[in-house]
Amino acid sequence: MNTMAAMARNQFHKSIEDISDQELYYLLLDLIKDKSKGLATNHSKKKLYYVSAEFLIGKLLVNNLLNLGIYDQVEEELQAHGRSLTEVEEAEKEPSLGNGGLGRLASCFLDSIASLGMNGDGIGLNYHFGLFRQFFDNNQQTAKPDDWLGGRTWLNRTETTFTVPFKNGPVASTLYEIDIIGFKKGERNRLRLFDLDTVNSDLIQWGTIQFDKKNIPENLTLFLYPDDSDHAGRMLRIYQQYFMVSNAAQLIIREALERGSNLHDLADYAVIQINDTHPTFIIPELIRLLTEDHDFTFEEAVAVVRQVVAFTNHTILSEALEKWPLADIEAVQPEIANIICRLDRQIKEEFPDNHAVEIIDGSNTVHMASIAIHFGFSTNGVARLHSEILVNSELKAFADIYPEKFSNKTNGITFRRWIMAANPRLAHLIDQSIGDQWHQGISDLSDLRKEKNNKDFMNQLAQIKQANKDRLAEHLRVSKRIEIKPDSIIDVQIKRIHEYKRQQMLALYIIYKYFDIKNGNRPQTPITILFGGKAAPAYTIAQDIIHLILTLSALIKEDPEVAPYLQVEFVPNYNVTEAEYLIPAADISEQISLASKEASGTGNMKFMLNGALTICTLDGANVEIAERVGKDNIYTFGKSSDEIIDLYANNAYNPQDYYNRPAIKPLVDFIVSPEMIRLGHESQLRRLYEDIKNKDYFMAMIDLEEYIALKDKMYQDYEDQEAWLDKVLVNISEAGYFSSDRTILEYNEDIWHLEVDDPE
Ligand code: C3B
Repeated sequence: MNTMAAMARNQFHKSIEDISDQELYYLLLDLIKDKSKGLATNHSKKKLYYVSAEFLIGKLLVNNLLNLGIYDQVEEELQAHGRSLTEVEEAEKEPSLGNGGLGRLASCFLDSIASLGMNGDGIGLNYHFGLFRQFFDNNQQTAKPDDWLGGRTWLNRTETTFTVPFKNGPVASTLYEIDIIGFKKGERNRLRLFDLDTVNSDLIQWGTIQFDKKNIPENLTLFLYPDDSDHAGRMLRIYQQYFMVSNAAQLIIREALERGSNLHDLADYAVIQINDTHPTFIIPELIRLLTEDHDFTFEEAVAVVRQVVAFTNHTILSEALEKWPLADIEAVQPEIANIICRLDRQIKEEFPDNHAVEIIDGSNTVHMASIAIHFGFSTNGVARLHSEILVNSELKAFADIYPEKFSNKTNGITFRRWIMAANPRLAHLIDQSIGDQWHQGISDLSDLRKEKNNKDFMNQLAQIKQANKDRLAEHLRVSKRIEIKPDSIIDVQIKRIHEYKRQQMLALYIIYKYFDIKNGNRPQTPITILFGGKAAPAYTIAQDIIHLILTLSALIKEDPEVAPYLQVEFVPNYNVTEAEYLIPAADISEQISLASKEASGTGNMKFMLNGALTICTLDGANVEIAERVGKDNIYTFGKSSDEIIDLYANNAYNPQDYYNRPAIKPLVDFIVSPEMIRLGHESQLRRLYEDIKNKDYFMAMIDLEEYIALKDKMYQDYEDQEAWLDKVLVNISEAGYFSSDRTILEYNEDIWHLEVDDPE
């Protein structure tokens, strides 16, 4: 590693001691990029392409050092010069290429695919300003452009370019790549991100995320999920999706030809996993390319595509199951619209009068999931309950005609990032106990259970949690100007803000607790409730929920009776970096979605692995977590998914029935109390109040009383630290199943069939 000192001299004419953290970061970036260039790329015949609108990759410095196997070496070298990796890491900007669980899952998958030695790349777009950067101002969310591309990044610009034929004229793409380094594999895959050289950031109104949405060549890749509340915004999303998949399809065909395919045998060379419906246009695009450029008949092209494309569904929320007006698709790419019409006619002939499986409905709207299910060979859900709901209700009409296409692949998380990088102390403790086989492959942690009566081990477990709380407190103080008590109970809900995830239910609990403390019931240990998450700027109720929480936070802070015992904070700009501080420090993981609505959740897995206990509904992967840890080691409550599905089907939930209960009415009414209105915005608080009282579409009140009772019990249980830690140990021991290595091995076994080099 003497090269580091030499590099510092060459690049900055200084010694390692004297360069800034930023310079040191650039130096390590160069060093890693250089090492990574020397790694072999996988040349197996068949290759996976994981196409996704988002990749929430997080910072890469530490992960890349770990995966290259040089973390300790570099850390020692830096320490010898009085420097530390932790500080250098602060200089890295987190890429802003993702939004939520779907994007983070894609990134965990890329890490696992590379670390298991499989040949598979991610394909997506290079958004210049990402999703947005979240600020709080006046107890409101404001969204600003996230300029993550300023300075040097992990992106490598390539010479590869394709022409994408929009109706309004062709545009040329540029391909950028980020190396995905397999864990101690000596191999790398890539994340391939397409962009346009013509994109012009001056189009953005200064300091906002507003821009002229009609100037496609100049604005196509400015933002991920541009506001789609107007027609121009929806058109832009179609442009983005088509641009992404046209490039993807051209790249896949080129690489297959290079590896010797004649394209009729494409399925021997490529498998394409489409992440939710956003990349579905790749189906008609492949058909277009094969018929226009490679002399395929339409039927031949369809037959090939049907062997190559697989679809993952990540949600049953209708708003997220995309539908586009045929006329809009036509305006972006008429040939794609034609192909979709032809596919639609084929389906209508094959399944006459089966409207549930139509591609184009009676109002000329195209259902993207229908294309993906009919013309892909596989459809999977992301947790057992979710996959069951797909087959038995949401997608029943499809599962009835293609039972063999449907399967479950319960999500997972990469242990390299979520414990080895994020919680190194805990990782070392586990290593000392059971060795390091869990770092890669089948990550069985169950042997840890043997430590139950080992006082020394259990003490270390407690000390590690405390050290992580101290680290979080320091981080929040320095980078967010938030002061928390590091010895309080850390209770965390971090995820996108959405009514179905029910942040508003936790807000109602906070109101309950505020009253309770004012009534003299003081918690033994102070409680810190931390929220994190962004809300889509056009999603009004989500904005109102953020406003409610921030207003409550302010109210409690200024109340001397309550503030010593309860603190509520909303951590701004929640992202992977914040998660890496929050999760290892958490005592309590909030997974309180309305049953049936959360497809899986992956935060739930990260918390359990890091030794938090979960309070949850039996939704998504919580069901599988509960099954593994047993009912004594998790706190479950609420109506079951069957009950909720019935309530929706019969339109039988009446919010007034719950609102009028004596335990609930005062909590909801408090939202518009004089105390709250003094600190918040009356119209906004009132809008949320009316919504909860009269609509409550995601039933925040239905489980509220049970939730309140269970949370109080949980806080009470925390006081018996010995019993609490026993539960923590069970949770960590049972987390092995939720490694994304396991998930990826299942995808490969059932769907992809890639060669895996020397299974260890
Ligand atoms: C999310 C779901 O909401 C989560 O339950 C799930 O764990 C992840 O996907 C990963 O499968 N999701 C998302 O982040 N964005 C969507 N558009 C749809 C689902």
